[in-house]
Amino acid sequence: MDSYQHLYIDGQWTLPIKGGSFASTDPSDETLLARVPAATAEDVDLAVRAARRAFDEGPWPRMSGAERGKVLRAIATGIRQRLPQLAELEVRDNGKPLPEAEWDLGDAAGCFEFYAGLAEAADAQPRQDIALADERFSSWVEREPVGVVGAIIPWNFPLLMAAWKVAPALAAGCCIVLKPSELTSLTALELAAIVHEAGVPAGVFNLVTGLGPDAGAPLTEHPLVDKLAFTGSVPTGRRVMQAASREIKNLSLELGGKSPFIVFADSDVEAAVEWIMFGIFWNQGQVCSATSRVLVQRELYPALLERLVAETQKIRIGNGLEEGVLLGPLVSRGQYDKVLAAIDSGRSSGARLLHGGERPVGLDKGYYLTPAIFADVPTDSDIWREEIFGPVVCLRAFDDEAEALRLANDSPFGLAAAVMSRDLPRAERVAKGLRAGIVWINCSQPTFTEAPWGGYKQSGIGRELGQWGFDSYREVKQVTRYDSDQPWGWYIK
Ligand code: TXE
Repeated sequence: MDSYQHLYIDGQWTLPIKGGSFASTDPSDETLLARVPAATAEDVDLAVRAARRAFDEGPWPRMSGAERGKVLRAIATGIRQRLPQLAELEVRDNGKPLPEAEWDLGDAAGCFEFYAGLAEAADAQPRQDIALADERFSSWVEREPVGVVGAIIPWNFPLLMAAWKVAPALAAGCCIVLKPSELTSLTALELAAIVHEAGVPAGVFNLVTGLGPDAGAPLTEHPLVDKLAFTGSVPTGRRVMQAASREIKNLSLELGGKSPFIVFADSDVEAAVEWIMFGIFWNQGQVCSATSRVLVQRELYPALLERLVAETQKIRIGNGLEEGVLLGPLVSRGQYDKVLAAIDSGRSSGARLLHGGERPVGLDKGYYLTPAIFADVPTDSDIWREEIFGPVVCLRAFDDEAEALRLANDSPFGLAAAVMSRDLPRAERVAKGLRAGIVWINCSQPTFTEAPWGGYKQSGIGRELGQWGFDSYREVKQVTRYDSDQPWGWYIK
């Protein structure tokens, strides 16, 4: 068992004031993996005050982008140097297959490098002139860091979700308090060590590990926090939004999804099946953009179902550290029970369970599940409408484009969607009609640091990644100068 005892506050490793800790479990065998320090409101207060001081008085927001970029690149190097150890730790904490953990960590390092580049580029564009119709004035826009950021992240991509928030926030000149999920805190603790070694000044980055109500809620309620950046469930997102409303904090939310994938009959069935399987089974289906609702044009539906079942049967399930494993355990007992309950409700919904939904033979310990395929899923069933966040795919047939779009858009969520067809004008027309923040054509899931990420409707507010993610940590300041010698003329005529 590993033991982590310290939070990282104001550039120092600090024991939690109340001395508490909590357990982190290895989902592959349900054994104790590590004890993790439990921050409470008192620690969160120290962390936020440190970030506030660093922002108001410290060098970080006043440095050039090039100087900040250099530090961000050192963080990326630190991640790359420790990648094998970090990837193994991520697998032991989260359960995902090792190659996927390696992707995540490479992407996390890439995210720090990308935002280092944007910080450096921002030096060349310190202000943007505005052409006013009234020529007596000059006007321009300056971008400034939002201030102190409270970032709360989930457990499905532990270090990558940290990078998505920490990298753009630091690049913009913000100071941050990060609270990882209590289910997967370990790589965030390692990140704090990397940040420290990279030379981030004290107070600029702070890490408080802890439970949602004990450490997350006080962070959202703290009056000295300027912005909340949250990724997680809709109910918790609602609480975060409520807390933000008291001081009208700047807010970005990345919540769940129930992402549709429309497959037209002219698609290659093999390619369609591979994207569906990747879309819903990678990371055990614990992905906000997972391809959880698949709409297949009726002519292709029987052949696609047959092939999907045949290919799914071949998936190797097991400990994510074993070679060739494609599906590891779900992250926790709570998530396992939630997914099993959803499968039970699917069984009684009128849908046909074609495959899976059970504990695999021979894997008696750990949160393992055979991937589940439901066909003919009623559109008013819970499994069609609610996020399951597990390896459970729901399919149904459609007849024409209009019906496909109507069914796809009939959801309270709007994070991602996908469409597959050889007829590219049709695919692009459908992409336009889909009410989602991310639309994939002839693929599903590939995610790029350069491109915007975020949802419509109840999937969230704001965009992460790319220039959009950078700007979400920057205020827009209008500066307008009166250049005329003439009196303004309100009372001096
Ligand atoms: O989420 P929570 P959970 C969805 C998915 C999953 C469900 C539940 O459907 O099955 O949410 O997962 C912190 N104030 N997603 O329970 O509670 C918590 O400590 C402030 C989709 O893990 O939203 C953790 O750090 N913070 C999602 C973070 O919120 C609080 C990814 C997320 O936990 C808090 C994860 C509070 N009162 C789950 N309570 C996605 N969009 O990718 C908890 N937290």
